[in-house]
Amino acid sequence: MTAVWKDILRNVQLIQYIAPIAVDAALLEGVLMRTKDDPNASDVVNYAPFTLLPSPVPHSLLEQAYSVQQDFNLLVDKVSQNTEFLERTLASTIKVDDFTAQLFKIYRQVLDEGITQSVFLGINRSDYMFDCGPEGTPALKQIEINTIAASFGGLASRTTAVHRHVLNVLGKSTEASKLLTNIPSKGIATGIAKAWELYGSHRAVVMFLVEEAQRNIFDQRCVENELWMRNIRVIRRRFKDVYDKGSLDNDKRLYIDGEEIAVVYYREGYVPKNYNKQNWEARLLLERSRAVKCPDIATQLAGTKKVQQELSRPGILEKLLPGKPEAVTRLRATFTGLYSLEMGEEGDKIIAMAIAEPDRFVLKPQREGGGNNLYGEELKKVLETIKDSPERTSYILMDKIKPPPALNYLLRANSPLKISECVSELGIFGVYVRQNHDLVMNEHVGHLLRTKAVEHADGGVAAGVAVLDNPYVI
Ligand SMILES: Nc1ncnc2c1ncn2[C@@H]1O[C@H](COP(=O)(O)OP(=O)(O)OP(=O)(O)O)[C@@H](O)[C@H]1O
Ligand SMILES: N[C@@H](CCC(=O)N[C@@H](CS)C(=O)NCC(=O)O)C(=O)O
Ligand SMILES: [Mg+2]
Repeated sequence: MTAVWKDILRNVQLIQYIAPIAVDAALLEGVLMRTKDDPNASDVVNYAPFTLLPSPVPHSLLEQAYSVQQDFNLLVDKVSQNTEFLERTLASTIKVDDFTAQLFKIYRQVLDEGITQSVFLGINRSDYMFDCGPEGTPALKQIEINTIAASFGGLASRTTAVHRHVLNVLGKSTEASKLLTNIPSKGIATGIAKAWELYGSHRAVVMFLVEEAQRNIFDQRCVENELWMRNIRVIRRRFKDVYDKGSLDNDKRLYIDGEEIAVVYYREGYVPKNYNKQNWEARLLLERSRAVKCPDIATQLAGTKKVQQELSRPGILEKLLPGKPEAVTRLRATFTGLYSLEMGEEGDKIIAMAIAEPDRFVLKPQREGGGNNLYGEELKKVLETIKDSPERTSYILMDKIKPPPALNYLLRANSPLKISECVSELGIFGVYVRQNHDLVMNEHVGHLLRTKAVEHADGGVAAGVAVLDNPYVI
């Protein structure tokens, strides 16, 4: 892809002049994070890391990512309702992966008891990189879809203004005016508001289920404040609060501190370290309730890496989306090679191939939140260790996507200003609401571009690796 900012990036003096201006703009716009040292206080906060300049994104690929988002929403929703598919797909994984097994146990328990929830809300983010194949033309390839705690829609809503200001100060006002308006926080809040309305109790509140250490609170507040603006009350609680004070009435209505909860919006609960015994009990209580869970446990399972791999197998999409051949074609076009490591000959072959050429692949466990995947020598070592054990089915293997690098400055508090060779990842936010069997909302609500230095194979913004960015459409 063309180096759009070549003249600026070469001019060290100009960079030193513009970087503090960019940082002040980020602070003014509220592109903020709490500090690692004090994640639960707002007395001293930092700007969230971001790129000095927006990164080039081909127009056709951005369009393609947007145009497939409603298909992904529909697909996730269908998978979440397909017990037979989830059971079959996750059968061997849950034998060896305790975390997925525990989620699955709650899923089964709630199914057996009977689901009382009738309104379903999905807020997801489908992430992509631009793969430069042998011909060198970049193609949109999905990294994964996040169905729980898909973050940074709030801060992304505030970064466009920062890059616009930077470009204006640099005398690039034509380029500044080309930056796309992007307000995912509004669309996310619209989905939550719709679910709240359909739940049908005006006294009830929305509960954000939040983590112990809340560094990313400002991102969450962007959505929260949109709800307050619509006169929907929001409370923030942890699993511990739910365990201590949560209860269900005879109709399985959920109450905490005397408040009825209409919607539970999870910004927590996606990694094993979020859970102790009491937190698992709290999760079960929430899932058993009538409240709208975003996501419900079935939708969280629909977002596992194992499900992603299964969806890429021939014929599967057709079965899940009958009568929708165009959607199937759009979805499949974004898949790169995904491989099952089930015990058997097929799995043996792919493992041998990955051991022989580790740099062609990524090895993924059933984890979220970044920093969990294995690459190169490490991938090879792990595969050699587990290749004859059922433990291998707790992973999937994926082709490594190779995006084109571009130069940029990654601005991060307390870090030196230096130029980096970077790659970007584009995410599209999807929101849908279903009432019983009727999909009453299905939308894409904005994007998130994240950029990181090429030396990091893994990790997003929350993991301290990637930074916020904006697409500069070319
Ligand atoms: N197939 C791939 N090719 C190249 N890089 C990849 C691939 N899969 C993942 N990555 C890199 O690893 C990062 C994390 O991968 P992934 O999103 O699958 O894991 P995660 O733990 O679910 O992360 P998240 O915090 O986004 O939920 C991605 O942001 C991307 O940079
Ligand atoms: N708990 C934090 C972080 C959640 C988180 O890490 N979410 C992942 C998906 S499970 C994500 O979207 N990560 C993007 C990134 O860190 O760049 C929050 O709610 O903001
Ligand atoms: Mg993820």
